[in-house]
Amino acid sequence: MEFPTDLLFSILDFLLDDRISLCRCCLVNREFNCAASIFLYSEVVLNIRPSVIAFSPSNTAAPPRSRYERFCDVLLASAILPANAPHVKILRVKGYPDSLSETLLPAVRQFKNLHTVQITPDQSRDGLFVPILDELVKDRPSLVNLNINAACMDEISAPIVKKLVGLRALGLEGPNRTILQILPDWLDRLNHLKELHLTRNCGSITPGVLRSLIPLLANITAFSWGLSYSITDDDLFSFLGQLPSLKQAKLRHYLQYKSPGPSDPMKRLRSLTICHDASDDEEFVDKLCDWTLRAVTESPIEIIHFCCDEYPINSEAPRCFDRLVEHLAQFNVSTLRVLDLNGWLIGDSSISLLAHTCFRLEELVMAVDPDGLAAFKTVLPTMKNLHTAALHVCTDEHVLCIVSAEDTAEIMQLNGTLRRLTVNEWKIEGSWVSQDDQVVFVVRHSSENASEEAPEIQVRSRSQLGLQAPAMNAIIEEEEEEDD
Ligand SMILES: *[C@@H]1O[C@H](CO)[C@@H](O)[C@H](O)[C@H]1NC(C)=O
Ligand SMILES: *[C@@H]1O[C@H](CO)[C@@H](O)[C@H](O)[C@H]1NC(C)=O
Ligand SMILES: *[C@@H]1O[C@H](CO)[C@@H](O)[C@H](O)[C@H]1NC(C)=O
Ligand SMILES: *[C@@H]1O[C@H](CO)[C@@H](O)[C@H](O)[C@H]1NC(C)=O
Ligand SMILES: CC(=O)N[C@H]1CO[C@H](CO)[C@@H](O)[C@@H]1O
Repeated sequence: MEFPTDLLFSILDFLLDDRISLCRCCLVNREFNCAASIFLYSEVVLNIRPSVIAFSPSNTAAPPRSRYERFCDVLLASAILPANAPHVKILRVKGYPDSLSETLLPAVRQFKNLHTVQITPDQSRDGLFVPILDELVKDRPSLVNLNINAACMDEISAPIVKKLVGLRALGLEGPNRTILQILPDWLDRLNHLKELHLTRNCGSITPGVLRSLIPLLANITAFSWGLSYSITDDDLFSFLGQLPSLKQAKLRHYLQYKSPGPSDPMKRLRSLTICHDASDDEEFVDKLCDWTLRAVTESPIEIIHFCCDEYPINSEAPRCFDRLVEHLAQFNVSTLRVLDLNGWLIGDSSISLLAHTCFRLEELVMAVDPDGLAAFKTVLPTMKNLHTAALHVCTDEHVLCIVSAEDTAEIMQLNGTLRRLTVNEWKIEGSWVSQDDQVVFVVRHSSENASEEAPEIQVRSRSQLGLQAPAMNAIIEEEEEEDD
């Protein structure tokens, strides 16, 4: 029997990150092979190892390549084949290239339909990518996303990349003066550009350079900003306030003591990601909260993410984030959908406040103390849109709070919309499945590997809890923002 093609594409779309399963699909039959190849070859990643191991002189032989790296090698080799090359949409080059191994240049020649190119090696010599860039600027209307680092910012490479004028998104990791000099001219010709990401070390960008970009960025909807100690908060916020189309910002915070001057609010900002240093110092956290509030003031903010690698992990952690929550609950209840405080601690009253006011909340990530955990359990049934939650339960030596997988599963049972829940090390997923002529709610450990089924966690059945199966539309999925 023939499998409906539309359905096949929808199913394969789920497997996009599961390359091994896609490979298996290619072996089913001709029809599957054609369809699965489109997904399998859509992204090619080249992570090049150094050919001479500079780090360990005693070791002359290169270390064996991992299973995944060997898989990538094989994938690249077959991606070049004429039947597969047109499927390659995304090319990423990383690692330590010292030559463009025989494979890369011929491969790029074949990949005519690339829409995304990332060239961000950890190290390379000047001019190494010139042949690749020369190839990319030739007749490639499909190429719309470019992300580069120092490897393409030397005197020869920069004028070549500048010829790419059809870009929708441009990422410059650690932009230096060579690329910054050509940037205004380039931006002037990038008429379709919607996203500009200036990330990592932005130390070469002075307040004057930043101001000079403003008139060129009127159509920018997403902007990222790395670290530059020569740009003050006032410089940054006054720049951002003058970008009339800005909806999404990812900003690096660093601690400053000067009291804020006037700046325009970001009137259309929907999504804010704040990257910051680790600290458990009250003053730092207090200022970080002020900074965040300054960024979201008067904006219809929907999504807030904090990112940092480390957080204070005892329940004595600074409590300043309660103030942020109070503000959000007071002013922006109707818009907030995602609040990811990452490891920042908020108290039980903030949790109740969020539940009672921010009725649109779909995702919540935070640290709580044992009282906060109790508060979360109490208010969860009232949070009608919450489908994802992650809690880090902070304890101190006096109050030990151990949460088991079963406890976590019980929390998920408290309401019908929660589908993904993480409590400390437990990461679980719930779903309604049909079992023995009945529709039952099943909770499993969530697994990164789609192909492996994780063991089920035993909990009291929902019928014992008096719950009904929800309507199919109970889960509100995040939708792509329409440009308006
Ligand atoms: C920018 O980086 C490239 C690559 O490292 C280098 O060749 C170039 O000299 C740098 N430009 C400046 C002005 O430092
Ligand atoms: C913004 O987009 C409009 C319409 O596409 C275009 O006419 C205008 O030149 C663009 N402005 C800038 C600064 O790129
Ligand atoms: C909250 O969001 C609304 C848009 O829904 C916006 O008009 C308002 O200024 C925001 N308020 C604050 C204080 O952030
Ligand atoms: C996923 O599969 C790989 C290899 O098949 C294994 O090494 C890894 O531990 C698995 N991860 C999880 C979360 O099960
Ligand atoms: C689908 C589901 O179980 N929803 C419940 C969530 O919690 C509220 C309040 O207890 C119940 O009324 C819903 O039935």
